[in-house]
Amino acid sequence: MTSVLDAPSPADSTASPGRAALAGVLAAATALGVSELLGAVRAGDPSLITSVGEAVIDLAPGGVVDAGISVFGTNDKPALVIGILIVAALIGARVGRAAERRPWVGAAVFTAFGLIGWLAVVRDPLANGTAGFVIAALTAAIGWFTLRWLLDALRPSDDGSSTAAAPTVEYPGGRRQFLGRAGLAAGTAVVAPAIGRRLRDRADVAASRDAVQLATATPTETASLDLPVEGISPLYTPNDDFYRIDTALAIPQVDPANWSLRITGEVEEEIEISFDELVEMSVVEEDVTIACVSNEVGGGLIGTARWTGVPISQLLDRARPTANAEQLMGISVDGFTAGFPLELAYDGRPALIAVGMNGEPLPVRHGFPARIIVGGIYGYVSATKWLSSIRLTQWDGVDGYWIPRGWSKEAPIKIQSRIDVPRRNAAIEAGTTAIAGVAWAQPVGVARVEVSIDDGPWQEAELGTELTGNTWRQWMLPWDATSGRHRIAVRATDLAGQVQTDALAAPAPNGATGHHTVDVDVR
Ligand SMILES: Nc1nc2c(c(=O)[nH]1)N[C@H]1C(S)=C(S)[C@@H](COP(=O)(O)O)O[C@H]1N2
Ligand SMILES: [Mo]
Repeated sequence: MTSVLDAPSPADSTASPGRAALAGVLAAATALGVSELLGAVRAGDPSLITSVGEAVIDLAPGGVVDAGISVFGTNDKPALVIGILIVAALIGARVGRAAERRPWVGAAVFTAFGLIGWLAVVRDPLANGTAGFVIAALTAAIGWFTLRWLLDALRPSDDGSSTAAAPTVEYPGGRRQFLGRAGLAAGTAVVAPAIGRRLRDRADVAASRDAVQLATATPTETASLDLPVEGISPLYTPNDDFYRIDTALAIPQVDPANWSLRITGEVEEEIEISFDELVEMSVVEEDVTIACVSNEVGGGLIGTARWTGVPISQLLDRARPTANAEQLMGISVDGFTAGFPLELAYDGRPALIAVGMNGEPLPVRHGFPARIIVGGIYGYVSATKWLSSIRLTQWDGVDGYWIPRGWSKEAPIKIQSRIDVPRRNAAIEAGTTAIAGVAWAQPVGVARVEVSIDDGPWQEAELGTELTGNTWRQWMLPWDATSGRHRIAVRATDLAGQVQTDALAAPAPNGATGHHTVDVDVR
């Protein structure tokens, strides 16, 4: 099957197909680069690349997104943007060659580019559709004009001397003119988005965040174990080291001055709370370990912080849920949703609207100005960042973002334990050394951690003092390491007597299970 793009072009024999392809790549790059600049001129206007990326994330089957996360880890977002740019460049190369002979192909493909960008903006809840239309139309036009302008320089001059004779045509001035134009296009493709980035940084909310005054202080790192162990996870994860998982390609920049939290749906009275009011009410501090359902056994998508905020129940007392209210759905400014059973807001576990994290206002990447934090359930069913509203609904038929993408609707965090030291494949000296790590069993808490070496008997580890049942607990076992290769395994038991299973399960659909094991070489 041949398409318009595949059909042999007579032009291929008269000009360099390589240069025509380059013209196409540069036209696409210039268009995308200028679109990044156009989107940044007015604060709040969309970036077509970001909107297309978010559309890809939203429309891709859940399994594809999960695969992306497992291959690229927390670099999944740069990988997606690079992927989009590569696809655009490949299409550009084909179009450059095809359009040399059939200019309408260039017009058609750039119009399609613009259309895709515009449609992506329209379905992006954070983006302004009208601005998106103007930007997409200009982007398409710039791409097409750039392509024509570059291809023009490849056209043989009409002095007749260079047409039929030579197989590789060198036309006077043509080559230099093409290179000049190509250089200009490439420069624009690099400089325009760089300026756009500078302009966007103006809209950054870091300054508003710095101005927030919380009534609480940074938690002091308490020594929970009798003997400190180098390399063990600290009890409180520093904000800068805290894992980040979300669907946002561009971190939402929410100005608290224009923000309010609304509580809607199955309530007697819809309420709306300003940020200042929320901060004033935020006097509760809760230590909570939050975890991502995508965390593999032994993985790092988990962290502990002291969260400052308002108990959700306190706000619900004002809004008064109706008898039909069964689910609490957090809705973010970027359209993400996460729902959990309403009774969890009342059963005594921490369930907060958080504005502070480890004594600071929420970092922008962790949900500034406000997010939900609930003990004992995975983040995808609870921890809505950049919270915009809370909606009370029935349970059946109303699902949060990840549920139709193949993840369980109810998702309690599973009992787990992790070996932090020694690290995998570490080479250690024979003699006494520490095996240590963290274990969690929210909301009840960890009762026991045991370690097995080379499939030997389970030996009970020393436990660190517990912050709360909703946080992880440090553990440590002194080990007299003998030379050779050894396998260390760990398991936890919770305060209700449940022992962590050794059955291996993948993260989907509701959390990984199995024992974390680490192999080491002792010299
Ligand atoms: N707005 C928004 N909130 C979100 C998500 C998201 O994609 N968008 N992801 C959730 C998931 S899956 C997890 S695990 C936690 C992670 O919170 P963190 O990035 O602060 O660690 O945020 C939750 N809140
Ligand atoms: Mo997650």
